[in-house]
Amino acid sequence: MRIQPVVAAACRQRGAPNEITIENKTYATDSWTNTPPSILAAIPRRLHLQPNHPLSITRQLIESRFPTYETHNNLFPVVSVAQNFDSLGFPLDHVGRSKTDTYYINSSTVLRTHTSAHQADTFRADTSPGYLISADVYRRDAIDRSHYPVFHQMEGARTWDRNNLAQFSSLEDAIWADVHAIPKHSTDVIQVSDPNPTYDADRNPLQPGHSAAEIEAVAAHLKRSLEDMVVTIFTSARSATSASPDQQQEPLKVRWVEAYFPFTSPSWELEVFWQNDWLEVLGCGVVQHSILSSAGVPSKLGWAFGLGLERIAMLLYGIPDIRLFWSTDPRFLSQFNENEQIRRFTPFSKYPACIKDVSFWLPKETKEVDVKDPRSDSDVTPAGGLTSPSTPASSVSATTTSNAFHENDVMEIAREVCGDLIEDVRLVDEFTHPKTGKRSLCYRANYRSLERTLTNEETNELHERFTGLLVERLGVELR
Ligand code: FA5
Ligand code: MG
Repeated sequence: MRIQPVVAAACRQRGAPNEITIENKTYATDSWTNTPPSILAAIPRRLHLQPNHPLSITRQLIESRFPTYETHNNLFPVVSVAQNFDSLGFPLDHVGRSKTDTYYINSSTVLRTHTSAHQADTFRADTSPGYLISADVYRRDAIDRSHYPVFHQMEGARTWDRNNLAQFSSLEDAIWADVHAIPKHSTDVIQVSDPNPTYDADRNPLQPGHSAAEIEAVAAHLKRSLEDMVVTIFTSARSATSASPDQQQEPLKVRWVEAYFPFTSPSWELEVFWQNDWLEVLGCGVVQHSILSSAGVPSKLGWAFGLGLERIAMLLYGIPDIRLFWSTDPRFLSQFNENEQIRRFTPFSKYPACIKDVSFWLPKETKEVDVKDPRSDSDVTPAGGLTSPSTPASSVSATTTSNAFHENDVMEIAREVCGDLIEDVRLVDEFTHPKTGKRSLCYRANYRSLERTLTNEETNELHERFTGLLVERLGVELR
């Protein structure tokens, strides 16, 4: 669903502090600062490193398939705009750079929106031909069971050096030798659909300076490495799921689809068929040569990928709600043990939901901008995702209009007021008055705790504070 352009409203927060301190580092704030204390509070958690946490176990399971790769699991989440965007070739008008999508500490500093923010520095340090980076990433986004403003990614990359081919006479021969060393899986285990050519001059081009033979070899190494990783994960997931582990299982189905990222070409996404649907697990591609040459390693060529650890852990364990990863409830944490076989998560209880709607008129006089689809990652994604190189004009205005109404501002206020006591916020109705032209939106908030039953008074109070702040910050008029 993509809703019509809506009218803009002012949304500046008042009373912001002059500086923000994050783990002993202090940053001056400015008109770009939009990171609330609730998000800053997540920084010290480092769930991907917490012993026996499902995200940490998932990370280690993936790392085990890349034994020679150097791991970097402690990189600080505050990065420069240059690291997060410029170094990766994001155009200046890319929607990912906007305040509605990204948490700014100040105009030149952000909470990383993806682990790719560390690509250029890691290539520059040049300490290993392969590396894996796991880290917390931050995005202003929808509220539902698979979206949380903080999640975790793993970045992987592998490069080869034209000036260091060992006994091989060409780069592609050197790469193919590495491809042959990757474990092979029979079609009884995994069925791979990869209908498109490796590159396409219009849709998914080769970079200048890369030969077809080289890129065939790099793409094969990338795809076989990731297929091997996915086999490991999903074989564990299925042995955790199935009642009888010996029963005959269908082969795992995966498919490669063409994609676009500013920092790779050609690019792909890997989707896995899971519980009757295709699920996007990762994005990847051949690293843009400009990144390697700016990083001082112009003789290198290689691939990179970025995957969502929550998404994989939810499949692996059957975890139904992304908020659970943040739970400190022993009924959650005690179910995971890194020294034991993966077992399916048993929900400890489902507490009742309390659903409340809020309808409001948008202020009339302001300018029209686009509202992001709250349900899908596939249209515009802050880290580059599937956004096409030609950004639509409406999104450009969203990135440059400081007082635009954006759905992510509604989500942010809901998070600020409710923390983890809100499960889902979705647009359920929109309406334009035929005479006045005023636009009305209706959002449905689903209040539910993962740990206890909320009282009526509690949800009423949360909903009142939520709607009150919508009026105060966004200038809307309740209906
Ligand atoms: C990126 O973040 C790119 N940096 C990935 C990449 C790296 C491409 C290196 C090429 C080379 P994207 O925004 O699609 O792309 O996110 C990558 C993965 O993170 C997704 O496939 C998904 O598994 C996960 N992900 C993205 N958004 C969310 C979200 N809101 N919640 C949970 N997982 C998410
Ligand atoms: Mg994506």
